[in-house]
Amino acid sequence: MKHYLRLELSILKENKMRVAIVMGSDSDYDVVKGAVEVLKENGVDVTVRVLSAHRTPNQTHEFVTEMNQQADLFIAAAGKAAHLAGVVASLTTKPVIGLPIKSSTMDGMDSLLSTVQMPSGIPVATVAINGAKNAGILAMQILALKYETLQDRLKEMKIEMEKAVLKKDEKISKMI
Ligand code: C2R
Repeated sequence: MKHYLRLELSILKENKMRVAIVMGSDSDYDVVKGAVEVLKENGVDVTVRVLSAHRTPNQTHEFVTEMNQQADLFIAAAGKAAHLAGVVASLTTKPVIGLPIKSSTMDGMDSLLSTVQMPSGIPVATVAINGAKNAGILAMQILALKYETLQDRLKEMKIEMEKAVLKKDEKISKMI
């Protein structure tokens, strides 16, 4: 059975899978869309908002409170002094994936460190700088603990990746 058919059947049986995605600025979206795409392609609903812990603290608080009822987990993306993921994590007991955005003169190291270096007790599962696809895949892996059919899709993705690498291997071997 094709994965999308299995996903549809699972969605009928189980609650809808939803990830709440928040980014500090619309300028982050070019990167963030990598996570949005991988999730939507695999039948996961996303709610995407531009909100900032610095610029819109009240609305960020409201959004997390609302999404606590509706989403299984959060992805928070921000650049520069990236406090957004940490603030989201302070307001929820759901998993928070931090996506540091390379948006500064410091090659994204500032975003990475301010997202990953959380104080003990408030974890943020941080992916690489601009690692949007991995943020989406990690979100799927967390969701797969609850929505079993996503596990099949994740296995298929690994097989697809293996095939793609072996094809490249064959191509390069033939060239040399
Ligand atoms: P602008 O392009 O709007 O000036 O934003 C955003 O995520 C963006 O990468 C520049 C950068 O500022 C970041 N930003 C944060 C936060 N809010 C916005 N790091 C926050 O709350 O952490």
